[in-house]
Amino acid sequence: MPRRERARGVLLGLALGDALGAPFEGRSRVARGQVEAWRDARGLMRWTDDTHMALTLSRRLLVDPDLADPDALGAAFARAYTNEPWRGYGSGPPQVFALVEEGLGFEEAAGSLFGGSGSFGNGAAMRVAPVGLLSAASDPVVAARLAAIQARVTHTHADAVDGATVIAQVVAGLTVTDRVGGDEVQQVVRATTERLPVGAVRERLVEVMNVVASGGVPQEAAARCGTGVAAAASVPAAVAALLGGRDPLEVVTAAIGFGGDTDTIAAMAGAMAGAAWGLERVPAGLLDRLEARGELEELAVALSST
Ligand code: R7I
Ligand code: MG
Ligand code: MG
Repeated sequence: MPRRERARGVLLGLALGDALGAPFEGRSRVARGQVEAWRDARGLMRWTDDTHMALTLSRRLLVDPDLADPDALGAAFARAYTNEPWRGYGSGPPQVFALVEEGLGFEEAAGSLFGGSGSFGNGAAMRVAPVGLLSAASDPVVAARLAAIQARVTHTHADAVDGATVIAQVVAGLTVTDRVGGDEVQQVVRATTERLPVGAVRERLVEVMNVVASGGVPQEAAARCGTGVAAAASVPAAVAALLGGRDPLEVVTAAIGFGGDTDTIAAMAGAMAGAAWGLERVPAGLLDRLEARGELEELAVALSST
């Protein structure tokens, strides 16, 4: 499959997971039939802050692919938030934007949140997938470095940064692979995990891989790591959905079924699954319902030739 098809799969997979998962965010359990009913419905499917921030990051990467100016990225996130504050943002990013208004730098402001630990939320991981589309990101060291730079604009806690590096590296690793079967996905996840520093994200990814390797279902793996808004829970949960599936719609539906932070787990899982398998098996009618589908596709193609 051509690289640009995988790239389209990444951004549309992200937006699809976000939009399909959004109505169920915060529920402890989601029945499969409910997700299928929403999948089969008609009308526009709006996405939330996850895709909103990913779009802003995508546009910034086209003008500054090295993220040499992280504060300019932060300013773009702040502008996007001001324009559309109703997208369901977490409490942290708007606090960062307000502190920057008062004169702090972005990383300084982000580091002052939550008693000075910085946010451990999944906000940096949910938006990072476009980093994985850049040619330079085929080097995992570069993918991780760019993921961390874009993370620290709003999220400085180690778990939030590690979670973002995982999604960027898995997306990048799968986007450059010519043929992807289950083995390649497992290899990319394992190599990514081995590159992580010791910490909660690494620990739970190892647990997810162990559950799946011993024949456990993704749901069981996700239940072990948790499905909340913390990066250390939701990033491994998204990886569990990826490891258990064979096509993006299946992966996204399974991820929403875990409950918890459904839009975000499904957005991260959808981006990784789109990198692995593209969109061939996703019904065109479903993609047509996606808000800003055309722009997402254009950005994906542009990023993959950067
Ligand atoms: O990480 P963030 O951008 O949130 C993303 C989530 C996704 O589910 C989106 O779909 C959207 O719904 O929000 O926003 P943050 O506010 O930085 O982090 C999310 C939440 O995690 C915070 O509002 C806190 O409840 C919690 N949190 C923490 N709690 C205690 N101590 C994050 N960091 C901490 C912490 O250090
Ligand atoms: Mg959201
Ligand atoms: Mg969410």
